[in-house]
Amino acid sequence: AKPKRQSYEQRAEVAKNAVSKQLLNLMAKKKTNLAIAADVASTKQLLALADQVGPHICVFKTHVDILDTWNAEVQGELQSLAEKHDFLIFEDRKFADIGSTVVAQYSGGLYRIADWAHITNAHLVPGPGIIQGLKQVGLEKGRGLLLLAEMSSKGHLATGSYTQAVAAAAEEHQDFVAGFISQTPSSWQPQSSPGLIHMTPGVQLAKGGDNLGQQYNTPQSVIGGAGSDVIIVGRGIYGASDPRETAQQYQEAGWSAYLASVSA
Ligand code: 6AU
Repeated sequence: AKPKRQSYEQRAEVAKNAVSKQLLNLMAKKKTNLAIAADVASTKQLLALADQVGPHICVFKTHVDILDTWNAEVQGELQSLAEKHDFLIFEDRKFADIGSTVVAQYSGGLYRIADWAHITNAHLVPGPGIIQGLKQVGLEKGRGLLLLAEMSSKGHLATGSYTQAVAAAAEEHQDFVAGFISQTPSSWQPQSSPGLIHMTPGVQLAKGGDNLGQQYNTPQSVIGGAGSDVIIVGRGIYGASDPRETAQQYQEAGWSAYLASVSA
């Protein structure tokens, strides 16, 4: 039998980052470990989707540069929906540049990501300067960063010693690093700090993939088998005929896998 895992509430108590603490408590209260990847092109659709699935999710993940419209009003509407339904906003920017460039990209430009996204993410390819740069902007605003430790796509290069280096960098910067984007954390980080959160994309109700290298695992295998904390689901939900009802199915699948893993 697998060892019993700590509950989200227990882990919230030891989390060293404001966002991971908030998220772990929110997940426990709302009984959901579901994040939606809202990769729709129309802003109107984005806001409608947030309102529909809001009650079932802990995180609403955006790719703001996919959208047809973005301005202060849209930003405000998304923030209001986050308050109404109690979810966090995660802009999936995947920063990957030197510290001084990411400072400008995170704080400025058309999107001003640090102003509205509770969470963003980054690759560690440039080295720790990318964490320091993003932290310079985000820490005082109470934001959190996820480091990409592994990817979901076929042939990705984030493996072995690269993944280990990401794990070590996260441990070292826990005031700002909230956790990871990962695939099989139980295989490389069984003793990780319990305050760090693992989020896993490439999730659908059936195993499979798309024709551009995406690979899907089930909520049960991701939360139960691979030891992750949050399932990230895009096309499986917004591509369904009834996204609200489908989100509820994923919520239930993710939550029962979590309950089984804490009581095992
Ligand atoms: O469920 P899908 O395949 O429709 O969407 C998966 C979402 C997309 C990707 O940009 C993102 O998850 N993603 C990420 C993230 C979240 O960083 C990393 C990765 O390795 N694979 C992946 O699909 O919005």
